[in-house]
Amino acid sequence: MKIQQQDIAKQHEQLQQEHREAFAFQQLQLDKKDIDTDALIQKIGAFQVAIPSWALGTGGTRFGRFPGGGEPRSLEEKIEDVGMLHALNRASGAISLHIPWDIPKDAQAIKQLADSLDLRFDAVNSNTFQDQADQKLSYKFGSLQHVDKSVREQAIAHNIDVIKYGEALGSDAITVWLSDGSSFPGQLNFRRAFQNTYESLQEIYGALPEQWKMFVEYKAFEPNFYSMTVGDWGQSLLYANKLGDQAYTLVDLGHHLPNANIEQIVALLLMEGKLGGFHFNDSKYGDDDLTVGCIKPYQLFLIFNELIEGMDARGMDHTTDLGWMIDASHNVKDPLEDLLQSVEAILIAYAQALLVDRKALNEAQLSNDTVSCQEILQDAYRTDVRALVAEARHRNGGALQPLKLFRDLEVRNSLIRERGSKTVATGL
Ligand code: AOS
Ligand code: ZN
Ligand code: ZN
Ligand code: ZN
Repeated sequence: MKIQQQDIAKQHEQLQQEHREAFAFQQLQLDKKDIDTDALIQKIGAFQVAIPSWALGTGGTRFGRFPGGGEPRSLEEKIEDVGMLHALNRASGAISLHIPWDIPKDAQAIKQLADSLDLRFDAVNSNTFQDQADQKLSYKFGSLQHVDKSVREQAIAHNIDVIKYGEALGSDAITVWLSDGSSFPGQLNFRRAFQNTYESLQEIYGALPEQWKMFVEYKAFEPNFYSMTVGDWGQSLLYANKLGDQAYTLVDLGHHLPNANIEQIVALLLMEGKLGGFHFNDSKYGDDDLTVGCIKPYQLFLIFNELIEGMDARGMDHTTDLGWMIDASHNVKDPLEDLLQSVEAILIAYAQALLVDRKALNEAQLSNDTVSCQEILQDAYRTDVRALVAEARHRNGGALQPLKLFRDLEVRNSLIRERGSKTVATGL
């Protein structure tokens, strides 16, 4: 199944009248505010979000999985799915792989396939939170933190393997997410767990190619429920600082305790030059991994507001200087539709945050005009930027309405015809 340029053009023909009207109105509003619409559209159009290979199948909760059919049966088919998303929205030009779920047997061929779909490989992910069939020692009591040195060595070797796989594909970062921790008080000596983890990370860090980054992802709880050895941004930052310039913190939106001020965390990590990557998703309770923007779109906007402010302050490139990834999946939606919704939500929040009048906000902050501060932020947040995002997509050759086109073309049915109805993709 491939999206053809003529499908996109046909939809454009159908929707262009409506789109033109909405866009003209938008442009008028921006002109009044002296905002350069073309420059804005260029930024929106440049923004790319990596798709996680494990989100292409119908995900699971720990209670059940209900595969929807037509799921990718191989790494090649996963890449084809991401290629299709990218053809539709021109904003999903990267894929984040998970080893061992996605071992590239023939790296050259995999790379060629990705190239042909205009995709690159984002951060590769290691997995020491499950035991694999052919594995000698168990991670039941942790991996990099383990009290037994031989378990730590096995986990280190796996991470170094992952780097090698990534290198062969042109990836330039590894994300280390550890489920290490403890579920009962007294189970762990915290200092020993930290020290073991740190020393293990040092070994992995030592194997990083020169241009590579290491992202240390933190998570407040789950699967361990008493302590996590990389449990919050303080711990992650501690590791990253001790490890060196190539190590960064990765923020996954779902990995905080309820009501955490994630935008403030992001601002401070950026200030320290230690924010490396991002896992987008949304949640109401914990690491729910729901579609981006489905529960707390205002929070997403506030996070982007800090991201832009902080990146601009450091002269960073919005598109390339951080690793932007989605980490979401659930078991009731078509995973591809879900991902289209997530990317759209990200672009909308990004576009809205670009609209914030930073000069006025700064002045209002300096004069303690709290009311104006709120007005300025909400003026941007309450702007309907959908036509702007659609225009950016259109200028890049994407569809005005990707989700609608996905449905109109009955993509899922084609995939079921091609791949069968009883397919289960590897992943969560
Ligand atoms: C786990 O909760 C983390 O979010 C990981 O980033 C990710 O979901 C995992 O690596 C996928 O298996
Ligand atoms: Zn229960
Ligand atoms: Zn994550
Ligand atoms: Zn997670």
